[in-house]
Amino acid sequence: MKKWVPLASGLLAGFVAATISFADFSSPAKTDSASASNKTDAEKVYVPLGQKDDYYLMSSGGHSGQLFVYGVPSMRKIRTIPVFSQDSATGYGFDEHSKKLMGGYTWGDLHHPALSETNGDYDGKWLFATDVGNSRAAVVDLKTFTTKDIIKVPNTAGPHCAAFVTENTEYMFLPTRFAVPLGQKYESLDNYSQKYRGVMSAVTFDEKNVKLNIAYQVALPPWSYDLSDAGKKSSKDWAVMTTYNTEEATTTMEVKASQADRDYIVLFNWKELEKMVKEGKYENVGGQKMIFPEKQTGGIYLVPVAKSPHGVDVTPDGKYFIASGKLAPAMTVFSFEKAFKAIENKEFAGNRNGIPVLKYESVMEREVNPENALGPLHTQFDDKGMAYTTMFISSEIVKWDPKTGKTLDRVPVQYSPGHAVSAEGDTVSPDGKWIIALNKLAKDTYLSVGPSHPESMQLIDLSSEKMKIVQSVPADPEPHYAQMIKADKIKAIEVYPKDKNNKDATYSQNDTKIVRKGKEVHVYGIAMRSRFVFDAKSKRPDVIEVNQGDHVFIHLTNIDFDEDITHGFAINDYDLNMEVQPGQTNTMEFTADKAGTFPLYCTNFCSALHQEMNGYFLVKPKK
Ligand code: CUK
Ligand code: CUA
Repeated sequence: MKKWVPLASGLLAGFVAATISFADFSSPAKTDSASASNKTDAEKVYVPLGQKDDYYLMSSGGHSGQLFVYGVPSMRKIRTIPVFSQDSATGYGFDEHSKKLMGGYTWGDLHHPALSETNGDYDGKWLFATDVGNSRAAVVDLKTFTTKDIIKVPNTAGPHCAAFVTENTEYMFLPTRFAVPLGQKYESLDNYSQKYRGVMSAVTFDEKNVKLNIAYQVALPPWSYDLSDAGKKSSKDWAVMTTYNTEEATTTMEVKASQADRDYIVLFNWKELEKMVKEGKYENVGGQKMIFPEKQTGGIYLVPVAKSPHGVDVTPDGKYFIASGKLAPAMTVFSFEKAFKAIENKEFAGNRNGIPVLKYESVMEREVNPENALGPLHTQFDDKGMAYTTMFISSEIVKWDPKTGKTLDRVPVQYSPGHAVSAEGDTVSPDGKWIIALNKLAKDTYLSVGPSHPESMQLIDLSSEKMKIVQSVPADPEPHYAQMIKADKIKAIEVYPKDKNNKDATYSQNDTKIVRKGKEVHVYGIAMRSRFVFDAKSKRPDVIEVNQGDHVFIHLTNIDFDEDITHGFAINDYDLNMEVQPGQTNTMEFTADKAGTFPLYCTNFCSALHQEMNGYFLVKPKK
């Protein structure tokens, strides 16, 4: 229904709605200064028909397992990319390729998207994401906005903070949120401190073969690892991760994991770890190269930080990392340079689990404590190096100067922001211009839809000294983090090119065929406006007939090499649907266990004769 309905009603309704809200904002009847500035706000976010947004916003879909793509400044949602969860709209998780990618799981919890980087800037090629729900990592191709590879990460239970990539996408690091025994074997919680580990994985991306690989893992202490960031410029060989539950509590975490005054930031040098692996300084654990930091020392240090920190962000110049303690009112600015000196001079305050602890005073640059600000979580940056930190409890964004600690501005948001994302705000060269508060609660902001309300995203204009909210949109769960990239960096293709090496592909009607090998039936068919052809030589080329119990493969190629002409393929009552985008070949595999007559049809509105694009799937009963 994609084409027709939006044109006839959806788009029109949307357009009318946009016009009405625009008219409301700019109503000439209101002449007070508030409405005048509202008009400016509306104009700032209004992208007229025919024009396009300046930025793509790649937003985490949380426990929907998906990734949402928005345009900025319009805040219009453009696309849902299924990554870790099934999606019947695109057939993701139904066709063979994506079913295999999903590895037998049906859902995921996608927290942190990470765009690939070259020299510390987004290059617009790939997007990585991790799944806290079922411990996986994925890569999305930004030429097609589709998921290309997913790997399962062993010895890890919930790679939360990741992915964050190093300056040239050499690695993304995936620390675990929950400590588990190696191999995730059964082990009594009484042995937690001895047997459980908080494993971090170093994942590489093989761009040529579009494959994610685990290069090595590190068996860190059994703590929970939270947000993390890679160094930049002078700190580019380093990365930082926050920890909590260094108390190693095994029950009633909300009380016991917050007892100690300090937790740690793990500061590690990935070049050193890489060297250890090259020199064979690891143990083989279930096929993984595992570094045990208490045995192979060097490269990993702990920095004490206010208890239960959540976010840690590296400044664009790579000189500082800023930690935010969700239970503390302060942000702490640490200096990489000081940390390097402290390491050189061995300014240690003992060790934890064999990992040296650096002296807090040796690394800390300043503590920043904006008046009455509570629950700092995550920090983003603008083009002038200014920091913007979300305050979860006091529901605001605070703008401040990391070099002086001075608070510059604050804006209330609705409500309880988790992350915020500014334009290219975690690269070496942020754009400024916009920051979006990703709020956990909307409460009374939108029309009520029952007891559970949507989350919200609020667009804040950074073009003047004072921050100003100019747009507020409801969001599906759950905007954990997002990244905002300049639109012209993305080079999406319009059709899939012909692939001569793809044995499942059929590019002409005359080559269509149905091949039987015993109980296996392979259909090599095409979809085009406005018909299916499964066997051109057959009396009814759009009919597939099999015997009950046959194992059926339907290889379908969309031979409309035309912009936006996508076909769908569903078999009524067989619980199957997939999509073939222009030029694409997809395979559906299933056992025809139900005898009967089942209409098959195109699910994606493709032409004026879309409604005629159908046929029959006939299953002869067993005698
Ligand atoms: S976490 Cu900090 S608020 Cu998954 Cu990035 Cu959600
Ligand atoms: Cu509808 Cu093809």
